[in-house]
Amino acid sequence: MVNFENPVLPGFYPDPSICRVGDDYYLVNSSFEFFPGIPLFHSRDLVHWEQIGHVLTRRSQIDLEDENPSKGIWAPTIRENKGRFYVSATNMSHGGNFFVYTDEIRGEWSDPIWVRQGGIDPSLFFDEDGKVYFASTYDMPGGQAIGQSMIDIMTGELLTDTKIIWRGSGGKYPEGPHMYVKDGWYYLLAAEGGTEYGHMITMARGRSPWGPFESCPDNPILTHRDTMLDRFQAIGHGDITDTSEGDWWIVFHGIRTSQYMLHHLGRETMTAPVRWDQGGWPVINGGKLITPHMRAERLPGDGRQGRDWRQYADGKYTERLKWNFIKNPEMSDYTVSESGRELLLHGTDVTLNDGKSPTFVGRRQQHFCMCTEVRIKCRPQTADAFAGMTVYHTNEHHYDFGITNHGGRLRLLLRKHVGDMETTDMYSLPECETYILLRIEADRLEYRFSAGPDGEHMQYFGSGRTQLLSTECMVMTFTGCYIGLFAEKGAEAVFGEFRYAER
Ligand code: 6LW
Repeated sequence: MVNFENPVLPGFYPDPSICRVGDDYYLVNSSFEFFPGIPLFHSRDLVHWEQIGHVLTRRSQIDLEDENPSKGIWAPTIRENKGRFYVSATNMSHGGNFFVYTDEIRGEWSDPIWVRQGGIDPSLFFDEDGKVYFASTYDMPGGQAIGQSMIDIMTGELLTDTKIIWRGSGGKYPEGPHMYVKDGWYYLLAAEGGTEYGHMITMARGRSPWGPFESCPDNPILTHRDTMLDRFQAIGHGDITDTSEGDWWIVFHGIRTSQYMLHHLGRETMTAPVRWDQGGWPVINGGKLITPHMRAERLPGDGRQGRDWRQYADGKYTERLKWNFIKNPEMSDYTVSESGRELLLHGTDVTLNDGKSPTFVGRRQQHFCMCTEVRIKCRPQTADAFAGMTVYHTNEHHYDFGITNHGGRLRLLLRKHVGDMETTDMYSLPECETYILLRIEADRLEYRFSAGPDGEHMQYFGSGRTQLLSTECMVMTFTGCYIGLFAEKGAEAVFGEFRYAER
């Protein structure tokens, strides 16, 4: 037996989809209004994932102009066929369903090929006879089902009408469809119940890709909707894979609540072993709940890579993959020094509140208890110019800590923006030569903001509740908190060493 930990990708990594090529596994997640779009990961044991890129890296692939928070890119599916990788997804406000492809998984992906099928959560299925199916949600009056068409994979053209193939097992919002063929059955996996606390994973099967599909007698095959709130919640939206050893695994997402019915880290990617019972239906994790500490017969490959968080926290700006921008960034506002050790941000008139593309670059908060800090050199000359570090969930929910110009004086500012309320607390700058160190420490309930000339002489300036940056306090988000560096209103800021570490 081996032990492993969930979530395997902590922080905002929802709607995971997985595919296998030989001994290599690839995984993608939704990215919503953040750029570049669709983070892409590689693993050999399903437990340790290394980000190897993003799928959508060019404006021609991804337009996020004026997208509201949690719109943008939804629910990708990754598949491989004859050496070519495909990712299908939905761009919520700019074109709907599409897929892109690449023959080089670590290279660039194609421009989108649009598929004229409504709904969300598009998934490609390559049947053994060469036919290609495109499934998604299907909107019906007063409800939702899973719809499917056959498409031309070269052009995206529909070769058939979109037909309803399954109405789900009875839960609301059947979505996230994925088709697999095994032992003469076509298995259709879906999510139901909505992505909140009633979320679940269900399955059906039929003898043809068009069905009819019979619902698994044990549906939902995975849910935590009836578990106590200290367990993982909102478990759903999965995708399964076999291994080269002949085992089966599922990836899915779930949340960790910080306190009663609140979460702020987003929906996180988790995994569990799958076996098939005598009747040919999947049993996930031996029918047991999903827990932080998991056991399995074995992991694919040698399964011996150690979990090493340093790769997530080495603080080099040149190590770019985990950093994101908001919507359509203007790249000339971001300059990396030649040594790669300094980042210069140019603040425009767009602020973090505006719902556009502020000068912001951030990485996900992946742990309740973390400490993050950055050195900043900034002498804003114009009124309201402001630059520093932010805990950012949406343009309406963020805590910002940094240096501003107030009435011609340099001040330290802690600004908390929550819904239509904003507090601004101004303080004298700590004495320092050039750089000021900004630090944010977090636990489950609170962020604490401090600053000083160096790590030894830090002064505490204030705190903010995690509660007010939680998804449930907003008009529902599908994302999670980022730790970001930002500049606004003409501020020119030089950021030195950045650190992020679990505490
Ligand atoms: C996604 C849907 C869902 O399209 O949430 O949890 C939506 N599942 O399948 C956005 O992530």
